[in-house]
Amino acid sequence: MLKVATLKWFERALWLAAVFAFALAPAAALAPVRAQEAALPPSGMVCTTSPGPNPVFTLTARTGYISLADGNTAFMWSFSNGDEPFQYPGPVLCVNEGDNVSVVVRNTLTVPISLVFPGQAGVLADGAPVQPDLANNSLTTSIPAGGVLTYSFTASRPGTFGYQSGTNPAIQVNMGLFGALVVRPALAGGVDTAGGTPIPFGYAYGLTSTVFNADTEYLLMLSEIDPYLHTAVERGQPFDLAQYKPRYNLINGRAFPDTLAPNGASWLPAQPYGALTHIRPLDPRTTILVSGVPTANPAYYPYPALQRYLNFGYEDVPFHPHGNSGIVIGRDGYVLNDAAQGDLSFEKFTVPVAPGQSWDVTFDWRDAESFDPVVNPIPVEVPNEASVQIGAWFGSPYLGQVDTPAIVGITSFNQCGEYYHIAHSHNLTQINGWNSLMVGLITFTRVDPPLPNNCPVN
Ligand SMILES: [Cu+2]
Repeated sequence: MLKVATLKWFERALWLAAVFAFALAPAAALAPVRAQEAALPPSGMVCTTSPGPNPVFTLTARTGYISLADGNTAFMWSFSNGDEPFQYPGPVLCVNEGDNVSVVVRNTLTVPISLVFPGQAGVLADGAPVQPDLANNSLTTSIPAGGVLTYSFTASRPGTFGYQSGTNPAIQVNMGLFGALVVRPALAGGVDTAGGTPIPFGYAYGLTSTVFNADTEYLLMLSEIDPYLHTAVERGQPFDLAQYKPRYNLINGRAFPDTLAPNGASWLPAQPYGALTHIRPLDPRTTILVSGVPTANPAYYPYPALQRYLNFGYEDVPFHPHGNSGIVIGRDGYVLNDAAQGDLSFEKFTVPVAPGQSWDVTFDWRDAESFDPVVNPIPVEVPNEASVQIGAWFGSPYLGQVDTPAIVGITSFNQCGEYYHIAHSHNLTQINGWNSLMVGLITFTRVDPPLPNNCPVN
């Protein structure tokens, strides 16, 4: 919760600088909307689904290239959905608790590959229990070049999981053979109309304490690229893993500022998943007084966002969203709630996502002190212009106020008086891309003013 009045002066200055400014201009994010991105919601987790209770997915291992935000490109291996073109990372498979899941893997690469499903028990390969394949350095039953194999399992418990190559994983996972598996609980969500505006909600696990706003569900897949490894694979040359050094750190296959671009952005044809969290202030009041009359509260917004973190790299990622701490409600597909010990969820300032881990974190933003430029002004002087870095989303320090003191030569892309908070890795080497500053593991949280507002509907 943001409490400006209690901050020291330099923290206030930093906070104001953040509200006024903190941003590089992602020119790409400002391009017009095209057909491809119109098909997906601009932000939020994009699920690939198949009808239950026996969903069948087809993942096709392909080669392709992705764009990195310093202007470089990288040769990749990744999974696409069926016959669709190359994408990175692989599709986000969303299933329901109890589903019998089949994943048909088609290998168009020139080497054997495989898939492991950490957290899933009793995985079968073409109907037989999976077996290690030592001849191919594979943890599980592998698929020869050009081959097809069907893995199947019962998604027995809800949570955030991944799938990834089990064959030469030190190389193949870094090359991009991975994706997310989200298992939804049997506990069904619904639509809350207590405030007049319908609010869809869901549950991360089979407990009502894991409720989240279904319009604000986010997945942050963390990964790394060592471009020397990728070039060696592309050229068919050996690579000494002792020399492995990640030069790029990505969220959902993108580096900042591409992380802010919408899902399905046409200028990132192989990297369809954005990483912007887009919320409104939490407000649990169903009614408010309008001229003394109790009235449905149009700003009613009682549920937090859900952020699902998955780390497919080899480095810890201490990920830190600014603006508020998150509440950790699950880890590695286990809800932090125990029959004997009760609610074990906890508040966390920085989420340390270790390699192979998943973390489920709820996140909200509250206008804790009702700052208003007239009634309740922020008790701090605006810093001297020379002390403020003015970014692309320079705006008023008051949420929802569009008018800002004009500064000659500054154009703001702030749309409706919203706030932008940075969210990034606290391992600052990871926010860079091969020594270029600020083209790494960074995204934003966007906080829109409460309804009714003038923000574009999305
Ligand atoms: Cu920070």
